[in-house]
Amino acid sequence: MSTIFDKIISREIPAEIVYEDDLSLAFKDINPQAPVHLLIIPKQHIATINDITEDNREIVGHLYWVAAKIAAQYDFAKDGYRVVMNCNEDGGQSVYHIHLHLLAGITMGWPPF
Ligand code: IU
Repeated sequence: MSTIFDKIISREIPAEIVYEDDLSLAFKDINPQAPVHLLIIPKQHIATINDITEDNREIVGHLYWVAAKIAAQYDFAKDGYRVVMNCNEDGGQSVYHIHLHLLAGITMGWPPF
């Protein structure tokens, strides 16, 4: 099932893209919850964490690798940052195409609810 993120990947909808490679795309969240709020998504459609399989599981590691790669390039992450992936309604997921939130630029609390 297609989502708005597929339209961002295909450039049908604009986004502030900060990183792209063959497997993934990273762009600024339109409704930032921290001074820096990026989304890192696979180009392959995977709806939720529950749809990660033996065949596509490597993409998730790739997304974390991209998060670290982006963080290493920017001053905003020097004191730390948070990477989170929400799953389904109770997990706070609203777009059903897996994505890592990369949040930075503020001291965060825990728990996150
Ligand atoms: P969630 O984990 O599925 O709730 O996160 C979806 C995020 O996608 C949320 O932070 C939105 O602000 C963000 N987003 C976006 O950046 N651009 C869009 O066109 C839409 C949602 I729709």
